[in-house]
Amino acid sequence: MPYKRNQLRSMFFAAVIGFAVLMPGMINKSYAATEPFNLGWLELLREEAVQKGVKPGTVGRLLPNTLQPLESVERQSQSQPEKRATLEDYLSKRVTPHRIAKGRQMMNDNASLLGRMERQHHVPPQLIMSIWAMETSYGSNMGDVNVIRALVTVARSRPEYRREVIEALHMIDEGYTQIETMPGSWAGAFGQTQFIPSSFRRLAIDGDGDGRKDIWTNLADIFASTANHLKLSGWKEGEPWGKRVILPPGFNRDHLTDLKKERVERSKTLQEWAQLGVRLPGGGALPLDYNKPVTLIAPNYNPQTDREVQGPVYVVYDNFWTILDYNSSYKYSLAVNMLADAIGRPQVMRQPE
Ligand SMILES: [Ca+2]
Repeated sequence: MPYKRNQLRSMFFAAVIGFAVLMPGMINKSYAATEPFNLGWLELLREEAVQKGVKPGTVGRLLPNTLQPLESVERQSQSQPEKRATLEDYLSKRVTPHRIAKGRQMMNDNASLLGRMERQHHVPPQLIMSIWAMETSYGSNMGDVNVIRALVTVARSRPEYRREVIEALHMIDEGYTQIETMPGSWAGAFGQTQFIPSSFRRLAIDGDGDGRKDIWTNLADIFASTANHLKLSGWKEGEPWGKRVILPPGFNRDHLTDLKKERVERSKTLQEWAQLGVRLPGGGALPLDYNKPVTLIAPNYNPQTDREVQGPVYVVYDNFWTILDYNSSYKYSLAVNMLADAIGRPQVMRQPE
């Protein structure tokens, strides 16, 4: 399951710094999995929800004093696959021959619907297939926890999640009761392409014209909402996302972008990177196929602990960063883009029959 959107690292650190200034006692709180909610904290959350326009009856019913934290959520939030796994391990479990074959089949089965989405939203079908595969294995695994309880449990240690709880309650007032009745991920994401409540309310759309946004069971709504999310996050049709590169000996590792907030100051044009000795694997010249500033990332490398740059290095373009709106992990974005490429290019990636 993804570590959704809440982990945009720069935003997270900005929030941590903000809290460090404002209320030093509240930084990085962690809780024993079975520790009950503090009733005063729950009361403040209820008050905030009512203040922000949620019906008091909804608030009282969904956030009662008897609400219990979800043990599994507290455990999972402290153990992210995006953080732990090497890029190679992460990709090997996600960009698989099975997922590629299934993506092609799904793309074929839904060709006319996806064609309409592509014309309307300018997002390629293979990218929608890839997000669908990454999030729920094409709808086969939407998670197994109660979304509201999951959100409240996460909000206890991450104050920015209070907003998601309140957006979820708004969804119930709007009649989207699936958020209560359908299970979701430990991070409070739901539906076949795993939106969190704020994304659902802002970015999900009605794809089949029945007036409802059903991202749990309706493929037109699922594809349209995912395409709309990607488009409004800035996906640029026809642009590449980036490519693998190699660095010359002695390359200054301060050129690598570790945190998203470093991106702008560390970006250079492909021509400038080429002049600094960045080349294609195998030594070929870096193709100058993009004219905006681009960034170098090394997902296995931790500048705080590693003396040398570890693992593969990529030069990444704007479309790479767009996917981080969906899930803020670099590894996630690489996997989504590589899987989409593989689904969309049968001649290169053809699997044995
Ligand atoms: Ca609909």
